[in-house]
Amino acid sequence: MSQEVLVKIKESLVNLDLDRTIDFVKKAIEYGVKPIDIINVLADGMKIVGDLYERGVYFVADLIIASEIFKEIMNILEPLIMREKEVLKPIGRVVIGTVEGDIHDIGKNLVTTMLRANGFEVIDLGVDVSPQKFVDAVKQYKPDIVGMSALLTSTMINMKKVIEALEKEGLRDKVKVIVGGAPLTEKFAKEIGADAYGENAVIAVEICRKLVEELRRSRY
Ligand code: B12
Repeated sequence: MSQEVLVKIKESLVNLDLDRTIDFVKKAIEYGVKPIDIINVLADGMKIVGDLYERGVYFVADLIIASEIFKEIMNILEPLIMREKEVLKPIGRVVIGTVEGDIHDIGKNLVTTMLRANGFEVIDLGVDVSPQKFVDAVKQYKPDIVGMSALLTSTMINMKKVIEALEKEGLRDKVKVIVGGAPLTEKFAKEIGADAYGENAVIAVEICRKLVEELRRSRY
């Protein structure tokens, strides 16, 4: 039953039907489906929407509708995710943003939610964030980790500019850098000098835990 409702959620999102998506999400919650499983099918649905756009079936306006639906559903799921975890002392501090030239933020927001739900303090710089803004935020907030997101092949390279800016300011050794976004790979992350690549929001949490441990070990 819950498998069936997950398929319906994906279909409704791909069909850009907000009301039906909300109805099926509410049903899934009633059936006891975990929020993360709902998020995963929504993410699969977004990929299909992207493919339809690439094939000329959908237009930018359709991408906007799909992202609005995703955000509406996150408004429903976020309180459930946060309720699952009782957090006392932050595990670590993360400054996160979508790099310059890029306004995709659904994935970044998801990573932010999952990190917060798992005890991280996250400062979200938003979208289209310049290297200077990342540098200023590192100076101001002294985070353990800098997280960067990019969804466009044309903006991925701006992650390298942020890392170079951190190096120039003598800040690179003080933070760990994690990058993510659909067009990225582990290889790309290594090439630009990041410490880690996170394929999705769940993996990102595990990696950030390890990065904070590494950082603490190197500090003492
Ligand atoms: C929704 C969407 C939009 C929305 C974005 C709304 C928003 N607020 O984010 C709008 C309509 C604004 C948009 C605009 C554009 N888009 Co768009 N968009 C998409 C779409 C369909 C879905 C992206 C998404 O939200 N996925 C769901 C989330 C959950 O997945 P995710 O972002 O990958 O994030 C996960 C992981 O990657 C990872 N992750 C992400 N960030 C981070 C960060 C860290 C630190 C870590 C560890 C992990 C991590 O974890 C996340 C959760 O698991 C994609 C298709 C696709 N296949 O990606 C196209 C896509 C990215 N867009 C594309 C294009 C071309 C554009 C436009 C140029 C279109 C245009 N002509 O105007 C503009 C660019 C605007 C700009 N300057 O940024 C292309 C990019 C092609 C390319 N090679 O670069 C894609 C791939 C569509 C396609 N198949 O052609 N888009």
